[in-house]
Amino acid sequence: LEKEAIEKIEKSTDMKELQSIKVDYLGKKGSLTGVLRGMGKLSKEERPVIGELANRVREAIATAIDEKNENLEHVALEEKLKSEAIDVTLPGRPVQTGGPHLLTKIVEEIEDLFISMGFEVREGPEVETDYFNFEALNLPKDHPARDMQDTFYITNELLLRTHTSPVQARTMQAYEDSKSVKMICPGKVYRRDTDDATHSHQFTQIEGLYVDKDVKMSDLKGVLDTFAKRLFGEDREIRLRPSFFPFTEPSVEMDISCKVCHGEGCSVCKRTGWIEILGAGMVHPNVLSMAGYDPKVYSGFAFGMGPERIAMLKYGINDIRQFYTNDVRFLKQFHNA
Ligand code: FA5
Repeated sequence: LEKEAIEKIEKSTDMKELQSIKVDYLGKKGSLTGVLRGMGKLSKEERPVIGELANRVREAIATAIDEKNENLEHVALEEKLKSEAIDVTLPGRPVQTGGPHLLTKIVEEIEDLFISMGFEVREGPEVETDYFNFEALNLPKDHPARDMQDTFYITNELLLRTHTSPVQARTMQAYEDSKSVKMICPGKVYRRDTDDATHSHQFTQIEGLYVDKDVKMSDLKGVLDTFAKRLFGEDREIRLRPSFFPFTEPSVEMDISCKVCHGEGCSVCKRTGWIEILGAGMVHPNVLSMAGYDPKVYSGFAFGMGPERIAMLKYGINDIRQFYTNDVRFLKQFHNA
């Protein structure tokens, strides 16, 4: 019995088989248990001899099973380790990394540039009141110039801001004690414009405002010239053209020089060699006094630019919709820009 069992144990190749051998010999109905059960029928002299023998066989089988079990576990572990082995010399799988959106980058670049000239960065709400978006900017109700910016109204008094200019009035109010303001404000704005290559119903603006005693038009020109040269290169020139905004007087639009371009693909840089990038002017006296600043003592300049159009000019992008469709092939080109 012992020999037969040990042979089977040695031949077994998996845990399940080993378990069934254990049941066959040592289980309740197993062969060895049968022998022990039959002991009662033996004579007094035979009993201790057979008993001892049976116990020894039982032990031998149990030990053999334990040893085999350990052995099988070891083999299984070895196999598992082998199959899970990592080849550290294989090249790694490339990891897809994201990066800041081109628009985020250009806004941050412009922010840094103005911070270096002493401006602080402020924010304002996208859902704005009619008062801050229009009235505080010298645009009373029914003023015809309200039509310059077609507005998404939420209620009679609430709207999606059409420009970042309401932050001018908000900031001036916040600084009514010191009355010295030098800030820029980037943010999203909304207009009921029909989307095309250069217009989007939602776009970005960066507002600028400098109010203090003795701020002059030449200060505006100096700041804008520095901005244009740092962003686009020293060889660029700026040109201020008379314009109209109800909240500035005088008002100007700023063009930046670009290579004259003819024929197809000239949508970004106009054929004249100049392209408009922002509106600006001296803060209107009405705007100053509505914010609690005496226009006889304080003066200031303000400007508002569209960073999408600036990025289009800088990187030769000919459709503003590229910023919003989020085609990764487009966005990736600017990861290292
Ligand atoms: C304004 O919004 C004035 N608030 C700017 C301003 C501020 C003037 C402070 C004076 C003082 P305008 O509507 O021109 O002005 O817009 C300013 C810039 O926003 C434009 O030069 C252009 O770059 C950008 N822009 C205007 N409409 C759109 C549009 N639909 N899609 C993309 N960019 C636009």
